[in-house]
Amino acid sequence: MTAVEACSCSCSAAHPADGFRRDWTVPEAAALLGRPFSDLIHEAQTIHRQYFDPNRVQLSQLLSIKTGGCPEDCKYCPQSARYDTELEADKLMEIEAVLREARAAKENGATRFCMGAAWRSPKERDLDKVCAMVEGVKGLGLETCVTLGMLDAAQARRLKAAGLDYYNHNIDTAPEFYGEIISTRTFADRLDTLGHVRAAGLNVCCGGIVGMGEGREHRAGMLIALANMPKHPESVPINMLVQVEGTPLFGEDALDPFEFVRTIAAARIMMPASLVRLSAGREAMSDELQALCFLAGANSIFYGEKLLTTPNPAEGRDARLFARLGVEPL
Ligand code: SAM
Ligand code: DTB
Ligand code: SF4
Repeated sequence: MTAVEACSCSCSAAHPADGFRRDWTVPEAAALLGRPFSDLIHEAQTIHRQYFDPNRVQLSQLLSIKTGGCPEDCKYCPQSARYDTELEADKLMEIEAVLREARAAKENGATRFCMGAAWRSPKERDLDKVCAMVEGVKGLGLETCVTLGMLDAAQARRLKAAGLDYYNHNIDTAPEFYGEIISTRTFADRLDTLGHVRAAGLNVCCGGIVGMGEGREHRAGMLIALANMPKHPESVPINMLVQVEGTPLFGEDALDPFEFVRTIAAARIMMPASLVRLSAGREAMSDELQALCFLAGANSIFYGEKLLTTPNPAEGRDARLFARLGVEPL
């Protein structure tokens, strides 16, 4: 899409060079989220079809390469050392063990392998090992993604040089709600890391979590923080909070599932050409709810029976769902 083409959404604002607007306001995004459900889904699906085959969904597989014992205080996270979640902390995995998991993921049909570490930021010695993992996984013909916490500019460049394709670093929620969820790093810290990732030439995977007790205006705030970035993240994971006993957010009121679908639809409309990932929370979702998410423009999932530390639908359940919906892996 070029600057001279009409906007892909129903706005009337001016557009930068790639044709996508980056001047969303919270009231506009909140109004989008609050549109009559059928209108919202219709617009999202219409835009989805301009950029993607609606019957294809990309499969990413996660692996926790360093589990638990994290010094940060993210209230949703079972891996924080501050909460008693009965999760056993583990040290950084050996390279060969990671490659075994990556080979299995490829055989299962995943095209992207995402390695996550429960760090505030990586130490240099650990980064040497992660770079070797990236090279190895890339060598298997998989796309590579890592999520290691905050990075400085040199660390982002090292990962790029190792062959990394994507860096995942979520903003998690709206800047206005952020302080309710995390105190040990700021929203601005996250944007700094995302800037280093972009400057190194890496693709950005950045999204957030809903169902943390936020209001619709906060979901709007999260989406505009993503859609108003200088360049849209190539991947946008939308996670439904997985409530883990022992974390401060355990027992939070469940979000209306339609509100989750609305968030996916608004993400699709606001970031038309990005992969929108129906991320954490699928294990607790019905097949019908997931189908609604695909209809709303989600075209990526985490595949495989485990996310980082919590369960995800088994491959067989996803295969049956795809067959029933006529969906094929991207
Ligand atoms: N430690 C690194 C960091 O926080 O940047 C990387 C790993 S961290 C587990 C990656 C992301 O997983 C978080 O930013 C958050 O969005 C998501 N996440 C963690 N726990 C979650 C939960 N219980 N439910 C939904 N999403 C979760
Ligand atoms: C993302 O947005 N979601 C993934 C991935 N990026 C790293 C993590 C979900 C974690 C869910 C809780 C767990 O399994 O520990
Ligand atoms: Fe640590 Fe990441 Fe969990 Fe926060 S989300 S506690 S930084 S592992």
